[in-house]
Order: sequence, then C-alpha cells, then structure tokens
Amino acid sequence: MSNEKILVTQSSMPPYEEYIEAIKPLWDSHWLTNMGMYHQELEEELKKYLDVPGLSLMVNGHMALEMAIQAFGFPEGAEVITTPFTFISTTHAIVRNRLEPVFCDVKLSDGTIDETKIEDLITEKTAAIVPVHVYGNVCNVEAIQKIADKYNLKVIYDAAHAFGVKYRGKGIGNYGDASIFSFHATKVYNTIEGGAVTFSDHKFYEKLYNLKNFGIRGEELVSDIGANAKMNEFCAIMGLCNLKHIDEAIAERKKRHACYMERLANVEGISFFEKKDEEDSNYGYFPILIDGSGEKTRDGVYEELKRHDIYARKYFYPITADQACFRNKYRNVKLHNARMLARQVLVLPLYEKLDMEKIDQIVKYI
Ligand code: T4K
Repeated sequence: MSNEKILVTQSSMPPYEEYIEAIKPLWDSHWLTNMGMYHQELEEELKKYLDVPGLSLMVNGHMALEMAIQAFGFPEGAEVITTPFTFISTTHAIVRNRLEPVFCDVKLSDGTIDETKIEDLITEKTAAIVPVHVYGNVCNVEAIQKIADKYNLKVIYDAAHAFGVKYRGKGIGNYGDASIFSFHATKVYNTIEGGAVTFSDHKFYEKLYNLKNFGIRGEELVSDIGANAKMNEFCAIMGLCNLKHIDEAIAERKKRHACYMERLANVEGISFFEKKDEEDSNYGYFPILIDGSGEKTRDGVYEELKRHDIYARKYFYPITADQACFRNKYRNVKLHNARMLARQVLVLPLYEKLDMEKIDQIVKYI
C-alpha cells in the first residue's frame, strides 16, 4: 500500500492548459471582477445546467444563503424553522440575519428535516423554513411546500450539496422560493470558492444584485444597502471550465459510489441513507451509518482509518444546535434523531479520481 494520504475529497480541476488558455484574455482586458463577461456567461450556463429560471452568482455558498434570506426582508427576531443536522453555515446564515433558528428534528431514513414535525413548531413569529438537502438527499419538498402555503411561510433550501440533483425530472433549485448552492473546492462542482442563489421570481435577481454589489445602480446612485458578495472572473472561468467536465465527473463518482455500496452492503452494523425513487443523485458524498452493533463504533472506524492515513469525516457532528456558539440559546426541541445520526455518521472518501483499489483498502480497514 502507498503511504499517500487519502482525504475525504479532492477538488475537481480542469486540465491545466485548458484553464490557463481560458484565463489569458484577462491579461488583455484587465477586467477581473464586478460582474465581468465570464460572470455573466457562467450565470447563463448554470441556469441551463441546473434547469432553473433565475440564478445569481455569489462569492460562496454561505453568502448565497445569507443574501437569499436577507432578500426576503423578514422582521428582526422572526423565527426560522431549520435542521440542526447540517454544516454550521446554515445556522450561522439565519442568526447573522438577526433571526431566531427553531431546530426541527430530522428523519433517520435520509437525514433531512422531518416534515411531520414542522407544524408543531410554527408560531405567529414564524417567517420561513430553511431545510437542507443534506448530502444531496432530497427533502420532502411537496409536504414542506404544503405547510408553507398553509401558514404563508417562505421556503429557502440550502442545496449546498445538491448541484445537479434532480427530483421528478426537475432541477432541485426549482423547489421552494429560493435555493442556494455551494461551489466550494470540496463540492461536486467548484468555482474554487463560489455559490449561487436560484429562484423563479425575476424581481429577486435585482434584490440579490443590490445585496451583492453595495446597492450600486450607477456611478452616482446607491439605491439600496448592500454588501460585497460578487464572484470574480478567475473563479467564473474555473466554473466554465469545470462545467465542461461535470457530467464525466459525476459518472466517475457514480462508479465509486456503486463500488462502496457493493462491498459494504452486508457488513454488520453499517447502514445507508435512503434515496427517493425519482431522485437523480450527484454522488457528492458517501455517508455511512455505524450503529455500534458490529465490531467497531463510528469513532473506532474513524480512528482505524486515520491510522492508515485515510481521513474520513464526521459530517455533521456535533449537530449545530450543540455547538458552543448555539448551545442552550434557542427553543428547546427534542432532537433525538439528529443527535443519533451525528453520533453514527461517517463520510468516506469519494471523488472522481479516487483509485478503485483505494476503495478496497478502505473497506478492508472498516
Ligand atoms: N450549507 C451547507 C450544508 C454546507 O455544507 C456548506 C459548506 C455551506 C452551506 C457553505 O458553503 P461555502 O460557503 O463553503 O461555499 C468543508 C467546506 O469548506 C464547506 O464548503 C462544506 N460545506 C463543508 C461540508 O466542508 P471543512 O472544514 O470540512 O473543509 P476542509 O478544509 O477540512 O476540507 C475537506 C477536504 O477537502 C480536505 O481534507 C481535502 C479536500 N480539499 C479541501 C480544500 C480546502 C481539497 O481537495 N481542496 C481544497 O482546496 O469544510
């Protein structure tokens, strides 16, 4: 066995020459940011690829979520029902908007928000629901929409993990009032750092434009209060290059995903999240659940892999509600399933160039 470290993921990159060739025009134009031509081109290309009517590029997935929430203009202190079984960004984006997260438990079957528990959490202060398609597992979008319609709530999906995922033949970014995607280096599709908000209401494009560019609408006109969350041209070009190879990258991930599934299918104590029938996956992550009934616990497997220079990750442990910055701060809700999943989950290395023999080694150590 080689001593090379195997990390949980590895950024997809286009061939070196392809990127170098693509960025050359920047040395003529000197136009590096502020909604340049590559920014505009990438917005158009991503609208097509994600099959959405509206899209605004952002500097990263976190700012996409902050800006998407901010664009709705909820009153300070309004409540947002959300999942704690996610990356910390989801909760931060709510709190940094001066809104109050109300954590809802998740389903053991796929780790997404338990839609049957949402209604009990609604009060007169509830303004929105922020569910997460965690690992690209699709939330029960129909049930969530029904609740939102009944109580007049907005739904903003954190689809950071769900680039290219489709549900019932539609791009995942079509569900809810808005969705956000992350194009971080660790994602299925990356622009180095980057993200986007997708939506169907075209007025939303203007609101997000103001929020991401200081509200500037002319050399002497600032019409709104905004921040700076624009994607630069180097990142946009990386995105255009990576987009050319994305279908191939997902196909390579799919092979590796199938390989893990086959080899781990009958291992005692290990189970997997369920996928919906009409869900087209992006094979972004390979999470397994280790319930401790087999030879080793989750932490035991994590340590064993680490001894062999294989760095699996406990995404997402602890749940965000239990992190030092949020613990005991918000409404006390039973989060039994979320905590249980956080104790059991281990995300195994998965990326397009991962050697198949490495998968055999990983499985052997597990
Ligand atoms: N919502 C959700 C549900 C999210 O999961 C995220 C981000 C967001 C919102 C916010 O989106 P962004 O603002 O990030 O666009 C990573 C990522 O930084 C983060 O994007 C991601 N979720 C989260 C789940 O994972 P870390 O702290 O685990 O990353 P790090 O640096 O330990 O990297 C993990 C592995 O990735 C490394 O071992 C090797 C590989 N890697 C990493 C980097 C930085 C590369 O191959 N290339 C790289 O450049 O957070």
